Amino acid sequence: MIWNPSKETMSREQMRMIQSRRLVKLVKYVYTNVPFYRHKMQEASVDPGDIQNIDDIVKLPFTTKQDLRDNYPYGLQAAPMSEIVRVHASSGTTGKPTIVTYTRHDLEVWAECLSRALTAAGMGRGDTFSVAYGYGLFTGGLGAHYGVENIGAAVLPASTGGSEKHIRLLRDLKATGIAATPSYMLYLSEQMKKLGISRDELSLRAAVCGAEPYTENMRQEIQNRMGVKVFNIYGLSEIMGPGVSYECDEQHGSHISEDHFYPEIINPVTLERQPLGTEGELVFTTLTKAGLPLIRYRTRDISSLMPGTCPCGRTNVRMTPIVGRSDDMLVIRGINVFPSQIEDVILGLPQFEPFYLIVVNRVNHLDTLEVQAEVHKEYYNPKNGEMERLQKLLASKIQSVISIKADVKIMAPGSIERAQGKSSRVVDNRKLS
Ligand code: DLL
Repeated sequence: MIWNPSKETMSREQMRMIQSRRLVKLVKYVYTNVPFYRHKMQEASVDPGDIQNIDDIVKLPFTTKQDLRDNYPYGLQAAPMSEIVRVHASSGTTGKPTIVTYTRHDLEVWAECLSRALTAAGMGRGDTFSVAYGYGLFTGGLGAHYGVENIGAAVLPASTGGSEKHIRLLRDLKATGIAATPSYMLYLSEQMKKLGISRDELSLRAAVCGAEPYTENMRQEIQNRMGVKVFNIYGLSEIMGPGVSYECDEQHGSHISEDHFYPEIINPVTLERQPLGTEGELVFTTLTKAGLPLIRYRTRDISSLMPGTCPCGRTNVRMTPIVGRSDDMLVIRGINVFPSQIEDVILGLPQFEPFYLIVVNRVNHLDTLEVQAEVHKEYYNPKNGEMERLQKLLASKIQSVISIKADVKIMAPGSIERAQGKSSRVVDNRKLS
């Protein structure tokens, strides 16, 4: 089933026309309403009149997460506050989150994009669908929620946590679909084992999984454990949230809703645009957003756009699964963590030296975060219980900043390796293969 055949199966020529028309309108809109864009275009000597069709997009400057931070909280917003009906926020490096705002129309487009994704996963009226992404400032929960309602399925707003009750409800309500991070799916499967509930007691057909990278092996693992078909869903708060792209029954690349989000792949070093099939950094332009439109937004996610047509009949271009990020942001259990956030906490406590190591592992399919922090020699005394106190103090401060529990290890003075040149303070042992 295809949710919106006129938008998901149009000819490439038609798509180009729509994208061109929308880009021309968007550029005028931001030029008029957002001083940031006006100045940037003036600096680059580009006038809205220079943008005649979608190919002209290469004349426009890129936008980055730093631009959003520099203009915190609402500097890049194009619509007046009286038109904004929803605000989400995602974590940032400096303690300042990235604020994203939506007009009523933006929310309608979001629900439309989720409807495409959920329909592609085989969901529709009569289905009971559990949303196990976090509800709150994170876009996962509410983003998926309104998509489920829009396709006429019954939404179970489970959110994360309370997994025992959740599993029993999945079983008792005969839920046919679920949306969760891949890690959470594996966690649920382990909890099911503990509860003695087998996959055959569940009625799940589709799991819509995203918010963090995962491999084909991980997909197979979830499918086997839960007896469910796993569909990748991709997105980021700045562009909208989940649903920027989604997999169909073929499970071979994610279709981008490119009538709303125009994709490009660039070389992150030279910033040159790359041809179809070449791996590079994914860049999106929001063609229809009114609240927070973004022009050539650098996602830092590494992917490629796939040439060729999909047997499912959809003509929207597909992207390959994200292989990693071109910056230092870690995605741990679906939550964005910047090493600099942890550094800030450590450096804010006089008891610690500015030497630390962040170790990320995947244990039983769940991400774990270890922070090794070196104590200043004045404070170091392994005997008087002071180290335990420091360990607790640092752990609670880190958790309050990044919302994730870290296993803090207090290290003796001088024990962490000093770098000769650039230091590498992050060891990510997660093997995505
Ligand atoms: O994670 C939105 C989302 C929620 C997507 C639920 C899918 C499902 P942010 O918190 O802003 O938004 O994080 C965005 O997460 O730039 C990627 O690095 C990563 N990411 C999201 N989906 C995928 C995916 C949400 N399917 C960042 N595969 C993005 C790999 C993903 N990475």
